[in-house]
Amino acid sequence: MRILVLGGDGYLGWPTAMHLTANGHEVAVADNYLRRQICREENVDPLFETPNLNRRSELWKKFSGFDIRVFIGDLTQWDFVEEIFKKFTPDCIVHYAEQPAAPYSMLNRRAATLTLQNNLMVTANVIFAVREFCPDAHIVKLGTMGEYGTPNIDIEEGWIDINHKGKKDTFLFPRQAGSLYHTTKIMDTDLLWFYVRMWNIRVTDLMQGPVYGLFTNENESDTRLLPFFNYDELFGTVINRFVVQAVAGFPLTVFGKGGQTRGYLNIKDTLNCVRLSAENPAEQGELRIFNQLTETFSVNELALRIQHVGDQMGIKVGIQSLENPRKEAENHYYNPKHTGLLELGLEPNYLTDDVLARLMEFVIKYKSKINQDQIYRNIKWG
Ligand code: USQ
Repeated sequence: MRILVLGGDGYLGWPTAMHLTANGHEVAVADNYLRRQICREENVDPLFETPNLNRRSELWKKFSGFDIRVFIGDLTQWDFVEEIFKKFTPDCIVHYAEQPAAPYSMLNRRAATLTLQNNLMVTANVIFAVREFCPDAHIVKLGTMGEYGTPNIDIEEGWIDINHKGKKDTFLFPRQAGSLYHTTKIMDTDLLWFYVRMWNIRVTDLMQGPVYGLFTNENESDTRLLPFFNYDELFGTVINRFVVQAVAGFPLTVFGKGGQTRGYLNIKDTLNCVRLSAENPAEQGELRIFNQLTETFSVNELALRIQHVGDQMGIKVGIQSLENPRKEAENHYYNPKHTGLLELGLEPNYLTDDVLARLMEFVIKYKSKINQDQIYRNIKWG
C-alpha cells in the first residue's frame, strides 16, 4: 500500500514509517517540526539529538534499502496538503500530526490555542484532501484513551448500546476528557464521524494509551534512527519519565495519590496496531474504533516496578508523592475493553522487568545529558 504518515518526525511517526516500509509498504512522511520548535521555545531538550527527517531517511535507505519520501511543511496550510496528496496519492493516511502533550495544552492561552488550531485544522484538511484526491483512502487516526476519561463503568471499544425508555440505539461511548489536548481528540473524532456520515469516508480511530519505550525491530542498527525521546514534564510520558528519573537519582514523581490508572503499550505494539489497522481497512462509511493498549497499571504500580528493576541493577530508586499539578481522579474504576486489535492479530509486547532494564541500561549511557530542571516544573492545570 501507499501510506502517508503525517507527523513523521514525532516519537511514534518516524518508527511507524520505518516499520511500514520494512513490511512492504511504500511510505511518505510529512512534518513541520512543530514538536522540536515547541521544545526549543519551552527550553526542554530530548534525551539525545535526533537527525532531521531527510537525514534519517538517507540513513534508513543505507541500512535497509527502503525509501521514505519526505515532505516538510505545515499541514494546517491547504496548499501544502494539496501538494502532498497530488504528488503521493495515498491508499492510507496515518494521522499523527497533532500537538500530542496534555500538559503543554494546559500551559497558557497561547499553547491552548495552538493545540486547538493545529489539531483540528490538520484533521479537517486530511478529511478534505481525502474527499478531493483519494476518496477511497483509509484514514488511520491516532486518538487517545483519554477521550473517555475515567468513567465509573466499563469502557467499550468506541461505541455503546443505549436502551432508553424502551427504545435502543448505538452511540459513540460518552467522552469526558481531562485536558484540552484530550478534548481536541474528542473534537477530531466528532469531525471524522460527521464526515463518515456525510461523505462515506473510511476511518479507523485508535484510542491509544500512554506509550513507552524506544526500541523497535527497525532501529537497532543505529542510535540515529531512534525516536525523539522526551522526559520532561511537558512532553514525556510517565514510564519513560520514571526510567530517566531512576537513572538520574531523582525520586520518581508520583502525582497525588498515584491511583491514576491508564492503559499502556510498548512502542513496538503501537507500530503493529497501526500496521494491522492499515492492512485491514475500515469499510466505506465506517468509523471503526479500537482501544489501543495492552495492559493497565496505576502510577503507584509503575513506580514500584521501576524501583524493583532499579534494585536488581544496583540503582537505588526513591519514590516521592507530589502535589498533583493535574486535575484528575486519583482513585477510580478503570476497565477498558481492548479486544479489537487482538482479533486483527496483535501479539502484545508486555512491560516485563527485562524491557524496563533494557531501557534503563540505554538511558544510563546518557546520564550526563539528563537535565534535572526539566523533570518537575509543577505546571498547574486547575
Ligand atoms: N503522572 C505522574 N507523574 C509523572 C507523570 C505522569 O503521576 O511524572 C501520571 C499522570 O498524572 C497521569 C498518568 O501518569 O495520571 C499518565 O500520564 P502521562 O503523562 O504518561 O500521559 P498523558 O498526559 O495522559 O498523555 C499521554 C500522551 C498522549 C496520549 C495519552 C494517552 O502524551 O499523547 O494521548 O498519554 S491517555 O493517557 O490514555 O489519554
